[in-house]
Amino acid sequence: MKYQNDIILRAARGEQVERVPIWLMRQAGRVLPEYKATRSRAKNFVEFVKNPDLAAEVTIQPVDILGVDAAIIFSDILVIPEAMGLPYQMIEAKGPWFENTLTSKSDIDALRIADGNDLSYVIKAIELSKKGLNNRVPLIGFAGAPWTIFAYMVEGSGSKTFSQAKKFLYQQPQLAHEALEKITQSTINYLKAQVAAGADMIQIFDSWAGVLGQEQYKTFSLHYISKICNELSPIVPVTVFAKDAHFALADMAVLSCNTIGIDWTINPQDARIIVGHQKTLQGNADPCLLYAEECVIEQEARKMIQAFGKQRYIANLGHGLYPDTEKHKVKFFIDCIKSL
Ligand code: 1CP
Repeated sequence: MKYQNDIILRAARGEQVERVPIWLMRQAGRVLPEYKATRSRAKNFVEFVKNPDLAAEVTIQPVDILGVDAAIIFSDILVIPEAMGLPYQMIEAKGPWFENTLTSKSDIDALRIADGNDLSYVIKAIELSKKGLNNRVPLIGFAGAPWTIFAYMVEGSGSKTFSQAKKFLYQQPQLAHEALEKITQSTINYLKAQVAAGADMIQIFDSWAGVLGQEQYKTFSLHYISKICNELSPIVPVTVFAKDAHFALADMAVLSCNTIGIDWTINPQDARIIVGHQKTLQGNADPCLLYAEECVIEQEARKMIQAFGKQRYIANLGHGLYPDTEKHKVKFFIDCIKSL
């Protein structure tokens, strides 16, 4: 066996596991004092992400400190817009901000199709993380889904509704498809470079799936996610996590991916019926559960495992950890899952 612990890869491939594997979205960051200490050594978030030594350090921290079954490379989904020609800043307590956004055909024509060379700092961070992990657990690579990336590139910042991005879909659908195609090609190049550098599995984050209706979601998001799955799943296990996309589960069930991530609004048994038995499910605890007393956390962890079952399942939250979660509660939740 290549890894001391490869339970997450076995669960993703649908092989037998002796216990449920667990990792947490946003485990690399936010809740660990150790993360904050490393972060303070960089000038700002973008510089932090671009520093492979620091990025590798915080990638490994949750494996050492929390005991998760996989590391996820510390980076951000917004490195793709930057590599394509739209740089971003991360404004403290506010979130991402783009000086230039996509509005017209000339903006989209000017976008470059990125590849691994444009993101050599992430590739380097993956190589360093693999060295530091020393085959203890697998490393997860990731990228945003094309729709979510497009949404930030049009909107220029976070948004509750992403109404500017949706306006673009209604007013200039052909142009939106041209942009989505360029983002998709860049993402495929980028993810293949992550795998070549050592990423053992890949997750696609469609954080803003839930602002689209079912038909638009198929046309403007799943169509492109499917292209990424077709290129990547022959080489590594692929997970698709689409936040608030319960309406799309049946369509996601036919993607060529191994795992589907679900949020806490979806009932595990319903998800299993819709998705069938050919895929692994991942999720879906409410991140707010980790504010509860330990006895409640334990009870809910138990219920979650009973509902999903032990096989073809990877325990996780239904979205990223919130920054004010206490580290000992996070550790307690992970230990509960591992002991059940
Ligand atoms: O101060 C800080 O440390 C900033 C917080 C932070 C962190 C820790 C941001 C800003 N990004 C990250 C790292 C990050 N981002 C990871 C690291 C690996 C991990 O531990 O999971 C990952 C996977 C992401 C992915 C990401 N970035 C997503 C998809 C997942 C999700 O949460 O839905 C999204 C939407 C982003 C954009 C982003 N980056 C950061 C913020 C605050 C946001 C969201 C902005 C918004 O509300 O629109």
